[in-house]
Amino acid sequence: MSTTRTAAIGLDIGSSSTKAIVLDDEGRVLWTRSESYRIHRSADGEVTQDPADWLKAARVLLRDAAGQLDGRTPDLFMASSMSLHAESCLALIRDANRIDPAQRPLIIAGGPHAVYEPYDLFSADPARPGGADVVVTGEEFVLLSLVEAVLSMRRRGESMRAAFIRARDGGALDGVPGLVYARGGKDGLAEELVDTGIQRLVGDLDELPHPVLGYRLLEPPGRHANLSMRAMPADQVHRRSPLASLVLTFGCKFACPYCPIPAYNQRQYRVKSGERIADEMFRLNKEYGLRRFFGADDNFFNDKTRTLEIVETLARAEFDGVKLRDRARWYTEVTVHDTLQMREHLPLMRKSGCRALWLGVEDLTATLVKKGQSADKTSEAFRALRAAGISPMPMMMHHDTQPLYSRGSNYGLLNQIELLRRAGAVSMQVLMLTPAVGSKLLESTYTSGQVLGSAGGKAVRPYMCDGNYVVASNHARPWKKQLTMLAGYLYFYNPVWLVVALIRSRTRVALMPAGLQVFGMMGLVMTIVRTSGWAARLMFGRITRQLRAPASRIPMRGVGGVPASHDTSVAQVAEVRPPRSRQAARAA
Ligand code: B12
Ligand code: SF4
Repeated sequence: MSTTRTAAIGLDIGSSSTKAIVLDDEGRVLWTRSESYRIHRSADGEVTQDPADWLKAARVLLRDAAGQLDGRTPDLFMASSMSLHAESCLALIRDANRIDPAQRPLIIAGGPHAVYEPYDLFSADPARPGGADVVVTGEEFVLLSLVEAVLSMRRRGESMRAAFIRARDGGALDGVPGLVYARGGKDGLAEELVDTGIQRLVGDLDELPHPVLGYRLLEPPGRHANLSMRAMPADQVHRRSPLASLVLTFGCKFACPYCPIPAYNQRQYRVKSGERIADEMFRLNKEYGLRRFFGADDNFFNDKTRTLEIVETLARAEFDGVKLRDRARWYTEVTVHDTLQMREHLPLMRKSGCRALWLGVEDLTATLVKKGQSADKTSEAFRALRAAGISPMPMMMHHDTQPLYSRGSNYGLLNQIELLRRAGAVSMQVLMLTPAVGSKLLESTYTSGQVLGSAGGKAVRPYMCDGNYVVASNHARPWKKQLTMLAGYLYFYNPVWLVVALIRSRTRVALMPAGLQVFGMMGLVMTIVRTSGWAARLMFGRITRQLRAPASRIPMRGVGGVPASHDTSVAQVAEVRPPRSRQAARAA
């Protein structure tokens, strides 16, 4: 049960320092701290102070006082991000590093960016100090093993960070595969990173913690500098977060060279049981009113037998006399190849509550990637999905050699979009291929000079690696690639097709195509606003290229004399001018 307590902050601005105190409503001292500042003495004996220093000290103390939970700095600070959002994650970690080292929480980073580039969450740069204490390069059981190792060393009244440092220095973390921690550095700078190896995967996903536990701890949205006293009330969850992401399966049998997923999963395919998935959906619906679920699958149809076990269970699941399929709608990601294998079971998928499937069709002509797709097979799979009342949502990849339009073939982007639309595509995504750490193609994409370092003086930043910006291209006019993607979106999402979708709304997928036309047009406007500046820089600016894949700038080693599981070389940026002549452009 949570309780609300009030506290008062007192500030004493003195001549040598400002002192802060936090008192509870009964006058008990919860926390005190001081921040000192300089007294300036001139040669003729004049003594002065800068009022800006008083203000700065007061701001620091007020911020730190607000960061207290019941008079104590929290024991653990955990941050998670995709590579896309790595800059914000690093900013949070640096901020946590500004807390007095004696009181600082143990800083743990995790999530997709940490899995693929753990070294990026530490710092060896004196100009930008502050990194994580430890990075978890795996799933929840790695974190639990870390916490267990630290708690087993913890003395009475000792902070988690102090116990962590003793555990680390005593080698107690070296038996937990899936960690990277810093050694030797001072003041937030790392001298060396120790990599304890690749995580061991949990085979049976039913062993994972139940997702209802996480929903009990959601922070209510707000613009406060500090955390709220209470978690978000259960009845508000479905309004604030209407789509719940659920782990159903992990892994994929394909090995597309640009994709890090098969290696991350150690070539394993793991599933939850149908019973457990049904229970998760039902409890999330009952306790939080959630009705829509997105499967965090890499390829839900990966194994037909195991997929059917899940889907059959979901289709017949019943709790308290209510059928689950009347309460839950769900969506996930699959491949075209496996959709055709599942063709006769698609009505069962619909019966289980599935209403839309995202398919990586990439390039229909299989010029860029071959994973059993072709224009005919894709059309066949899409028609089968539509007939079953499931919306097909294609995801395409644009690349250097694909033109906007091609005569007499399906190679052009618009040709492929037209084909998908005729086959029944309800939404459409087209992204430029970007290099992904952990994929086979990573190294060669860099060494071939394809990866841009900057354009027109603007460096490529992590947030630009979401596929919407052209950041990897050997095309003589990379801006054309940027505009081709926009033209593709405009061809699919426009008022004409909105009207058509409204007229044709009496199909089994009803108003979903019309709704997605509206979202798509809004998204297109936002994408134009966000990417047009970059297109202009590509068109008029000087382009530099990155010739080496991202790697650790801090020396890394494994445990027991083995090499670290992650790269350790240093990235370089070289200037390469793109060919400017028409001839060169045609050659490219
Ligand atoms: C479903 C999914 C989506 C859905 C999300 C739908 C939704 N509402 O949830 C959609 C289709 C929208 C999507 C979009 C994108 N996605 Co996506 N997506 C996935 C997918 C398949 C599942 C994500 C998921 O929920 N996983 C389950 C959760 C539990 O796993 P997790 O977040 O990794 O967390 C675990 C660990 O990392 C760890 N952990 C996480 N945080 C923390 C924190 C601490 C402190 C600790 C100790 C541990 C820890 O514990 C967790 C439990 O095991 C993953 C691949 C995968 N199988 O994970 C890709 C993935 C996350 N996506 C990826 C990418 C690149 C994208 C896009 C950029 C693609 C694009 N170009 O459009 C966009 C970005 C969208 C955005 N702006 O945020 C990449 C990220 C790579 C990276 N290095 O960051 C992944 C990993 C796929 C890949 N290529 O490898 N995605
Ligand atoms: S099919 Fe999808 S998940 Fe599987 S390897 Fe290819 S891109 Fe990755």
